[in-house]
Amino acid sequence: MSKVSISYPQHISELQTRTREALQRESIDGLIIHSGQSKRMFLDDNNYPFSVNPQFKAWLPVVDNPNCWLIVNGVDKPKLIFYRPKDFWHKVPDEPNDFWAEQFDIILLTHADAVEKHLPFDKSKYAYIGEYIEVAKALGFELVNPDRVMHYLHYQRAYKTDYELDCMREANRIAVDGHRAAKIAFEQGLSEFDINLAYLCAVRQGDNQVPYNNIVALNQNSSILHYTELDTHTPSESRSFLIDAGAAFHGYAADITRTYCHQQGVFSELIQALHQVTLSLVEQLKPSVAYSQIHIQAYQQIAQILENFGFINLDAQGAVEKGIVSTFFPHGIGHFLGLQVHDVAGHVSDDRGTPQPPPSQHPFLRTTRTVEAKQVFTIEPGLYFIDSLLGDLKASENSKYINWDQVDTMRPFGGIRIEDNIIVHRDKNENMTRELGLN
Ligand SMILES: [Mn+2]
Repeated sequence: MSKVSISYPQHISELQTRTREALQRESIDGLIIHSGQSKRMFLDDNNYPFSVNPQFKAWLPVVDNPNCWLIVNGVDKPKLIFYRPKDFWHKVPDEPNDFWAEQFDIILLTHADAVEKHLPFDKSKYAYIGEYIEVAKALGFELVNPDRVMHYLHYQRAYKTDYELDCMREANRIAVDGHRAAKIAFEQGLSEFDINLAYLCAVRQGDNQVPYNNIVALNQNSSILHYTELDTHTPSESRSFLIDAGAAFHGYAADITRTYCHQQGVFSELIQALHQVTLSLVEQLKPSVAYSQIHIQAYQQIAQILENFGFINLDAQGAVEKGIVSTFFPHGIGHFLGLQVHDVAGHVSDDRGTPQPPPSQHPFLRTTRTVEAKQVFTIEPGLYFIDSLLGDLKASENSKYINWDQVDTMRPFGGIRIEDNIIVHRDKNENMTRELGLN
């Protein structure tokens, strides 16, 4: 038996408990969770890649089957309406017989439209959870993604079950294989396009199966935070390489970033310095710490690097006070990780959805929650030489604090980000990425 099959029954029992609690609060009888539908492209007969409702894949590792439904009330055995059409054009999913199947009473559905007869007749006490509001209305649901239910379920998703942690370790293991292959492809001088192919080949996942668009950036392109082009040309000189790429396992994501360069020098020393920032911040991630404090720590450590490497002519504290750091580190220090790569409920203070927005000086911080055991985060400090932001800095009165000659020598290298995936336990952190030997 695989590890996840052992931890799975307890996962279902935890979801049952959460469902019971959500239903009691709202005085409703059950949730009807829709996996989704295929979406046709405009004036075309092709579909967009299917993306399953995260609230559906929270229950079972079925991520590729539209027109499925779950009926749950937290007490009875969950009911799964599993779509299995007669179709000679497409691959029809096998009848469920995997480790998860015994946790459900399963009904096979041959016609998507025929689902109605399997749903409760009186829907006034059931909430539809899914994307297709018009479908829900046509079926007679009045409660559609009720706010308070969603807030509760989202908030609880921050606490991972052992099954989920097993899945995330496996997603990390797969992604690390890809990162190793990509590093070799960079060392061989391949193009971004070919490096990405090497990555995908190693993880055995296609572009639409990995949890987000890979960022595979050579040279200056690594200063573009969400660079998702894949240049097919081999650059005449490949100096630096940033790869932000994940992998999926049973619907759970890994999200790992590494940066490499060919030659010893200032840039390679900067990469090493950023590794130290990541490791030091991971050390500080522990229960009862405010995640925003980790971000503020990152600011200070990056300011120290700016001082140590002579990019600025004032001290680190001064760079923080004058807001100079955000030119070089313009994003948040990380986020929740789970069923979604940027997992939900980072900006609330409780399970009723009370907003807890990021501080105004740090608008891109994706979670402001207090760190607790069983949560999974990324830690991803960066340091970039971004022409547009450097231009703004040069035009500001802070320009005089910058050693522009030193900064300019780094522009051809783009930028650096080092991102690890961390499970917080009560008594220790588990850096899934490093424990797999990816340094
Ligand atoms: Mn990330």
